[in-house]
Amino acid sequence: MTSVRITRTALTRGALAALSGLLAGFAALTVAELVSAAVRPEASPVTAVGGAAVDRTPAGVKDWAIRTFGESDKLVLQLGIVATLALFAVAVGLLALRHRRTGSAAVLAFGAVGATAALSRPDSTGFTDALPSLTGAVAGAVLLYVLVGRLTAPRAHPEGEEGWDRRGFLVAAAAAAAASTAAGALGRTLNSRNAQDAIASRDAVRLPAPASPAQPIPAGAQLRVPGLSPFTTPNDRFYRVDTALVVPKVDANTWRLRLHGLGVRKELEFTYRELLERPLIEREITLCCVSNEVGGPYIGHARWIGVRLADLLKEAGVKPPSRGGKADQIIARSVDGMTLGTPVEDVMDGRDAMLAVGMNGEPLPFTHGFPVRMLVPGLYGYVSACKWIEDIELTTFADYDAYWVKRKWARKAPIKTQSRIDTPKPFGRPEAGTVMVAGVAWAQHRGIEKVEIRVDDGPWRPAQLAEQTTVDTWRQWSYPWRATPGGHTLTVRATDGTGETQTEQRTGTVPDGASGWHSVVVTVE
Ligand SMILES: Nc1nc2c(c(=O)[nH]1)N[C@H]1C(S)=C(S)[C@@H](COP(=O)(O)O)O[C@H]1N2
Ligand SMILES: [Mo]
Repeated sequence: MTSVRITRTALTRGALAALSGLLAGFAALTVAELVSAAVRPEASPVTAVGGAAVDRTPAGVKDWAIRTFGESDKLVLQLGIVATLALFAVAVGLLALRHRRTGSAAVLAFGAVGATAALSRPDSTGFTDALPSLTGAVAGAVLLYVLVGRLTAPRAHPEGEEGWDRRGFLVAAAAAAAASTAAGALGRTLNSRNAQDAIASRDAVRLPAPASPAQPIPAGAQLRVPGLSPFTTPNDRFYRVDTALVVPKVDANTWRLRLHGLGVRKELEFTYRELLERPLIEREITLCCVSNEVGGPYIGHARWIGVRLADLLKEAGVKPPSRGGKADQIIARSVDGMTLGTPVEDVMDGRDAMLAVGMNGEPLPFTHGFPVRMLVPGLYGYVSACKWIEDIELTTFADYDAYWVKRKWARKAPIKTQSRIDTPKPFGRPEAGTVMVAGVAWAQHRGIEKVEIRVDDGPWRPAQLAEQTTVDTWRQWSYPWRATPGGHTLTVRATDGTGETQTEQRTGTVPDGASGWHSVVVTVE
């Protein structure tokens, strides 16, 4: 009998020690959340550790995460961190039951990891970024010490009939859970209040009419084929790729952009209002990610409004390398510390590179870079499209490697000629007869001259091209296919405005974008 009782008591105490660990972890995270409201939301431990993990992710793994989890990759990462923390919290609770001080020391060690991660982020603003993790860890360590103390209280205690202070434990645990929940809720509220100025500043924006409007999109640019992606991608369906675990909410009223560096004769600084007062250009530009695989979804088209970047550079006295300029690279820096490197030559060669403020008729959405982002037609996003931009520095490719370049991606990355079949879908089962095959092709800043379709191993046949107004947009195409019953493979390839046909050579996305032909296998009924 006695041994059974002891075993059951031991089990209960073990479970309660594990619970103590979880409560200590919860307290640490919620206190950290509260303190981060005073520092920066990005400095809270899960975000900091997640961000540091993203920074250290090799190009291949990043690509795999995007492929596997799509735009939920950040959520998956954060859930993974929380699950890992929960496991460790249970282990630390059990450890504390045997070695009370060591358990608390382990919690402090976790705090140190969080603090180090926060300080290592490129957007770290100094020691204060370590505070959320450190204060959270102290709260967690003290709580664990107190709770486990109840579990190991001497037998002499009146309520401690099983050798521990049951009532003391339950009271302390309930109080800790309640206080942590309150701290977490308060932290959340304060953090979202910080964002409210930014939201109000965006709501107040009225975009001026552009001095140079875009050419209207001709009706013939949009084919009426079911299943074909629309020519203009609505903002809420536009793909999103960035490293931000918390979307930066920048207040347009306090935002400043600085332009400086090598070969700058006159440094410039702008407020958002000053930027809007300049002559604005409006352009149709298709943006695409270097991580887009053949046939992939990371491409979208929008009508953008902004200030011509070349004009600002000229005003600052910058010359392109071809005219004797010293700087050949622009480093764009965002409020979250991201750096993107763009060739000065491309920005100043007459193309419509811009600092964009508007997207499809509204101020930039926060997820797409409000208040201001960069865009350079013809270049992949990671070498041109800096969101939440706040600094433009002129330098050289020899002197500075931007964020992705340090992670094995190419220094320069013009967009490769690509084409995609949107309909029929892979493994679709169209009926025999005329089947409309349709999709998009792109070679930004060179334009699309020809798209061809091949059925099985047959000859290449020209598709019909939709109208094209500028070389900076994708182009729709369609091909009426007389489909015969059975399995078939449809393949597409495009030829750009320079007469170059898209290569069949399959390469992965690293280091400078995927190549190869897109195929779709269908069964005709
Ligand atoms: N600040 C910041 N800007 C960024 C990035 C980022 O991670 N941080 N990602 C770049 C990449 S890789 C791409 S493809 C485009 C995507 O822009 P979108 O999310 O508006 O589609 O933004 C670019 N600008
Ligand atoms: Mo990208």
